[in-house]
Amino acid sequence: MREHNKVETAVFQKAKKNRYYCGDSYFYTETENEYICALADGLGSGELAKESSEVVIGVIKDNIDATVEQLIKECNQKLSGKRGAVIGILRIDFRAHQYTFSSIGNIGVLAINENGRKKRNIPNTGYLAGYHRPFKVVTDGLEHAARFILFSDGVTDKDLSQWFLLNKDVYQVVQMFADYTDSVTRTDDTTLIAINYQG
Ligand SMILES: [Mn+2]
Repeated sequence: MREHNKVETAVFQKAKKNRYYCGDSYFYTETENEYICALADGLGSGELAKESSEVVIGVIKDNIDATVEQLIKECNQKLSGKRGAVIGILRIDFRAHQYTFSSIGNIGVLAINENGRKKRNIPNTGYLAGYHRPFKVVTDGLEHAARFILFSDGVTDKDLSQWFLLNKDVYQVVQMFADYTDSVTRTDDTTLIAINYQG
């Protein structure tokens, strides 16, 4: 196994109150030249929601060399006739010093630069369910250090304003989010993925 260690990832995930299944699914991997992270949330709740989010994560796993645009199109096709899902995909291209992000529905991303300035991408409206619709893909340059927070719609604006999200240690971000969230009643499945790139 070759070691790749440009990106550190830490994940917090919790199913909504009194639910066994969490409808959110995620996947991330790093290769020699790139990093990809995807987060999906199946519509509705329970097993059917989980199935849809796992279908789209399966598409990402099987096609990690595809562009964000291709991945979203492929996910959309695979969901034809199934419960819909929302998805967010972040790809970091080490050689081009760029990141690309797109989301359909309520999966958000915060990009945080070296100085701690946060930039929140606006998701495309709607969800994937087999119908074609246009969507935007955001591409931006990478600094030598950049952090990202990828989150499902269980994460609120108040959660996103917490100071500890700016911590450079992704494991501490997730630990502090876990401590903080103990006191908050969650009405939706909650996934927060903290990502740290050191180029
Ligand atoms: Mn949700």
